[in-house]
Amino acid sequence: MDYGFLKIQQQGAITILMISAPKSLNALNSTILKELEHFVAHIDSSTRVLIITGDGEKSFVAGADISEMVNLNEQQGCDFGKLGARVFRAIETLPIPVIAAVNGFALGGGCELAMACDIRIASVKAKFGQPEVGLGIIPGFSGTYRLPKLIGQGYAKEMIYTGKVIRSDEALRIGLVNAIYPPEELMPKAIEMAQAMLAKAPVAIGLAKQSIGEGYDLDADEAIGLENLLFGKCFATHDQKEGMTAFLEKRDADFRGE
Ligand code: CO8
Repeated sequence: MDYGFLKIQQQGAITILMISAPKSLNALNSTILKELEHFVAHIDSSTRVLIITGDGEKSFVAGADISEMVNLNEQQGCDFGKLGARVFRAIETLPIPVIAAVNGFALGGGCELAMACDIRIASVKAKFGQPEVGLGIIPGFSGTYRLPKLIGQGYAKEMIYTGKVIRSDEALRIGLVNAIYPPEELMPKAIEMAQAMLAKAPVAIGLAKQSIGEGYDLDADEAIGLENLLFGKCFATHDQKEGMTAFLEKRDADFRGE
């Protein structure tokens, strides 16, 4: 599939996916969402870390495309929300780490996209918000679900009910992002983090992601049971034997991802 709105760059096992709709500050229309859906479903098997960012210096993603939503009826609104939610869930459940490098506005669907990623780092220029109630809608790409999980209900409700837009330092303070950097350092820092992950055992990272992602919504006994199952699976891998043998032999491990 040729992508009209996605720019993809491969750097070894790191893939950088840039959302590119400059005329609308990278707002997500249904074509972009379908391109994203296709990209995620067909992601190159050599990719071990995915970094998502926005094209240009101003915006990560300025939300869902308001011009496409303005005349939707109830059923169409529901369908559009389902499409976005499905795509973001597919990103969230990829078996590899996904880092959002938030380079500018992350509003509405843009904040929701960032939240579907495993880790968010941001430019000091980034701004975050769920301004939907100012448009007469609620966050519809799973923001009412993920924002309270990430930052707690109290502040999530304040952000969603007031539609306030917060700066990157506030996003850092409330734990919405892990770190903030000057704009020119954002992508190098994202790549540095990705490289730290590449040095580790890929299957173990995937299983840790599964344990965190699936365990979070389970009760304690089920979550701990799931972790135990996945922990056991590690011992069926080459990389567990290699990682532990390398430690005991005082050398670097040579992980194979199996
Ligand atoms: N949709 C469509 N076009 C947009 C969007 C958007 N979300 N954001 C910006 N644009 C367009 C502008 O209309 C403008 O177009 P034009 O040049 O043709 O006039 C262009 O991008 C540049 O924008 P501005 O001139 O407004 O740039 P500013 O620097 O003045 O302002 C802002 C930047 C603050 C980001 C401003 O553009 C803005 O407030 N944008 C809207 C942000 C917003 O409300 N986002 C939430 C959208 S709703 C949403 O995401 C819901 C997700 C769930 C959907 C569920 C489906 C049912």
